[in-house]
Amino acid sequence: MSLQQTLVLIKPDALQRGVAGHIINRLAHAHLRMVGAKVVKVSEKLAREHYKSLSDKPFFEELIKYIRGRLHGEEHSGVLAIVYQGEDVIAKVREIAGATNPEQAHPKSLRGAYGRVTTKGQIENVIHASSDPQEAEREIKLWFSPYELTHVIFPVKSVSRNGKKDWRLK
Ligand code: IDP
Ligand code: MG
Repeated sequence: MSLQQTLVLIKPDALQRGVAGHIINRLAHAHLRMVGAKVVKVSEKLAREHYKSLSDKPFFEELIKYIRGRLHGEEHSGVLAIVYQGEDVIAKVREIAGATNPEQAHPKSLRGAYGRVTTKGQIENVIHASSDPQEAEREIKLWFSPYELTHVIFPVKSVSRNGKKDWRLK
């Protein structure tokens, strides 16, 4: 067992369908601690950086549109970003999320229950969850500043005269 953090993104399709509350409820039952949360309008740059390991995939451009909310109407052009902390939280949240493709996900998992594959073949799977500790650290540092979390989870450095802190680079 080890104390970990993970990044969850409740994706635009989940916000459009009004199931963000259900997703948060399910995660709450797993006794995880929420240490940061915010709604983010996802820039092109943030989307590409977040999914950079998939940039050579044929679905990459559609994925960028999807995470930016461009497939779910202007009023749903955001994601809800949450950092959870807990024992083995990375695997726990992945288990609750289910398989990447909602058609292959367990029906009681979040993706099995709320996701779909559109007739065009676009995977809409309602949630992102970091897959390992390295990915979690990279993603949390990408989406959150230290002062947006309830406590210090990675080393920080002072960056400016106003005393604001930023993540210390490895
Ligand atoms: P994960 O989200 O389960 O970790 P990844 O392989 O890291 O899955 O892919 C990231 C995201 O890219 C998926 O959640 C999904 O939105 C999208 N994606 C992955 N594979 C496909 C595909 O074959 N077609 C369309 N979209 C995909
Ligand atoms: Mg992944």
